[in-house]
Amino acid sequence: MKKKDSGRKYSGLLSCLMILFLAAAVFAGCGSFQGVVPESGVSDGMPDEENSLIVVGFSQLGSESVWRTANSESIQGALTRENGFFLEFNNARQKQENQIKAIRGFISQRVDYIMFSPVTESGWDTVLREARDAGIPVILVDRKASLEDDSLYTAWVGSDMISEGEKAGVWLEEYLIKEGREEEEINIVVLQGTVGSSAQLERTKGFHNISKEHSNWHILKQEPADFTTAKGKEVMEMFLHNYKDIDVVISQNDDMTFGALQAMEEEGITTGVDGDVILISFDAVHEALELVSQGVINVDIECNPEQGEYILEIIRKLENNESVDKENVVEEKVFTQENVDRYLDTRTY
Ligand code: GZL
Repeated sequence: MKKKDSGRKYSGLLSCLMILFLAAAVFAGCGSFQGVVPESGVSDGMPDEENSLIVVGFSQLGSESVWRTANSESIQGALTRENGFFLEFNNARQKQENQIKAIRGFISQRVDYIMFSPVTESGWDTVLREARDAGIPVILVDRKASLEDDSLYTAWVGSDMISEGEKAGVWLEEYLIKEGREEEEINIVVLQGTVGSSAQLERTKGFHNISKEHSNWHILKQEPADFTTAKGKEVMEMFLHNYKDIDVVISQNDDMTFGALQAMEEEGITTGVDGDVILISFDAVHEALELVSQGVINVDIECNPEQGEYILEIIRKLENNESVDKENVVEEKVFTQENVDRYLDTRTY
């Protein structure tokens, strides 16, 4: 008991001496600390560890899909304070003007890095020149920007979406052969993602690289449905109203697929392994993979949103003045009823 009392008295005396010393130092003009030193002994200005954080401004294009949410969570989970980052996250709600405004805000705050996922490929040169003039490196996430000068960004992390489109076409080739339908006239409709986004442009191009080899494949219509479930339902309803003999529905993300399924179910149209319509989807989020397992979606082409660790490694290299790859492509699979159950329980999104 005595030891504790003497201890308490000892720490009180020490605090008094510290305050007297600091007061003397300030009056003598020797002290340079900011503000009054509280009992904890740390200045109430920005403690050193705060100043050492790497500040990253991130303009995420929106929250339109399950995939986008997983992408945001992956990045927020990697660029943490524990890992030495202060992440300023901005949701642009799928509007380019909001992204440009956010990037200009990051520039005026003089962040250490700017990251963004371009909602569409064009219209970024001016604001990225402003970032370069401010000496702030730019990292593109997920989608690409079409730029006059590629030096306007330091690195890009994302998917090879042309390959994703080609995977869908190759799968359809193989499936039709397996079903003995390779000579049949095949009518196809496509629910496209946001017009002008690299996901929409490249998945479309990739599938066309395969479909152009098949004169019996007829793409009746490709219609944007903005990667959302609501728009996917609306566009599928239009397809069903205008075309009475659809053999294949290609949906450029799972959220639009969910909407298309609602529209087809309302018309009594079945899809998948034993269905009226072959259904091809992209992203491979958990809810969609369950539908692959049930045979409702024939194939789901993965688009991997787990990009946070890739970005963390790139920034750490840049901080150490190490060179980084300009293009950083994430790993991806193709899921069908034959392989999906092996992965379902291990998926993180
Ligand atoms: C693809 C990504 C797309 C997803 C959609 O890399 O940009 O945007 O496929 C998301 O789910 O909306």
